[in-house]
Amino acid sequence: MFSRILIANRGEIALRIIRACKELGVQSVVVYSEADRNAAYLKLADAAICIGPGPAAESYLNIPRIISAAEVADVQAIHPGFGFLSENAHFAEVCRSCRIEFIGPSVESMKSLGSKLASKAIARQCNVPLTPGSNGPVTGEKEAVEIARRIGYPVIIKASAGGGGRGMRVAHNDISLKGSLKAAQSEAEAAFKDGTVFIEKYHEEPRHVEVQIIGDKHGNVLHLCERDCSIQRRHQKLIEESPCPVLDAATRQSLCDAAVRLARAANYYSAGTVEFILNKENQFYFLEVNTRIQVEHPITELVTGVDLIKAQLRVASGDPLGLKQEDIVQRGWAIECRINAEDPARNFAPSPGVLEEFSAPGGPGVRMDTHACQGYRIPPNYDSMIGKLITYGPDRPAAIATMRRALDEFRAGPVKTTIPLLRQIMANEQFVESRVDTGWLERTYKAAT
Ligand code: MV4
Repeated sequence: MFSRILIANRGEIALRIIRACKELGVQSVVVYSEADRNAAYLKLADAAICIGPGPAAESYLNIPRIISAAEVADVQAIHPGFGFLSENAHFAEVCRSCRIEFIGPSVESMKSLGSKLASKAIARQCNVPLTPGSNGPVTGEKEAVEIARRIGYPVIIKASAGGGGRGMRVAHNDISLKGSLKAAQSEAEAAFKDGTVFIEKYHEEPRHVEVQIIGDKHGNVLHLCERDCSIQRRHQKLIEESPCPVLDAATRQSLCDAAVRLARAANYYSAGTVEFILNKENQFYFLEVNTRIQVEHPITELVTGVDLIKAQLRVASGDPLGLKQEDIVQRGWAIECRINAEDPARNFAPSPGVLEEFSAPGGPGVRMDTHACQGYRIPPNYDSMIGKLITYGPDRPAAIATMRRALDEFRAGPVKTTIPLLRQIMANEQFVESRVDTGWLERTYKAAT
């Protein structure tokens, strides 16, 4: 195991990694920006290094500053957390050239899976179900119209270099397709410096289901079952749960097997997530791979008993997984609610400021992952997530009952948070019956809150 690592992230996930390090006897060095200088979690690390001003480009996204901190602190590895540099293959390459272990997959896996078209090609080779579409880049109008007519409207245009919903457009006929193609290409060029786009049949009102995978450097790859992340708004998830409430055992098995085949084909190690769309007929289609630890990893930890951050540290240091697929059992039910400092009544506008009041829930079946505390000043520079409330129970009704009780206990203000909206959703009949899809939240709470 490493003796010292650098945490190139902030907030809740930085604290989560500090805690894993403590339990493994690994020293942690955390970097921070001037906007985070007073954060209490910095004191829990063995050392903290200021790397620059508040804007992320000058701190958490600044590769030379992070590498300098790693050199000064003399660490063996860097954990990138999520967001920021976590899926940046160039950063992983710089780490490698500096002989610092990047706690994540190989540079090669990050590069191939970072391209949606390349990852779809790998998926095709190992019989992972794909949405009908262009199966390659689309450049001209004529070609686009031919493909759309073959697969049938509506279609979706996606940027190969995109991710998390950025650079996507839906077209319902030839005319809108022609306009959307040009717009998508120039948007992709501007956002990702790569204008490559492709076309797929558009699935209406699907669920979003994803499979957690973990691999080691000895060729072992396991899945840790699935999560349902259908409750989201503008590609920002708000609630996740495991298991997926609508999957039968056979579909779950073939979904998880498909994810493992894909990960093996990409020589994957570390933690990763294979995303799928699930349609109303419970057919699943590959979307993309996230080559990082995700925000919602705790629900998987609760239903499988596997500590994913510790597992990442172990496999990065070269240890074999020491687990077999048969050892992984999905037991009970876990739900995560994201606590964001934003105002659902004002179109989810960020609500930074001081948490004059902050009292988080506890008790049986409750896990609270947060770096916030009473008096904490939420900086305006970063995303608005201030914590994750996760509940666990023997079944879904129990996990929901615990979540309702925990949300009732929660005191946070005067900054606005997602807590009141989360309480409404936990009481919503459609949510309770799992009759939701990726558009449900926006349709149901259209400025109603
Ligand atoms: C789709 C789709 C419908 N049909 N692809 C959005 C994020 C990116 N990973 C892929 N996304 C979608 N791809 C086809 N062929 C609908 C979405 C989509 C979505 C997917 C997952 C979770 C939330 C979503 C919200 C809107 C659209």
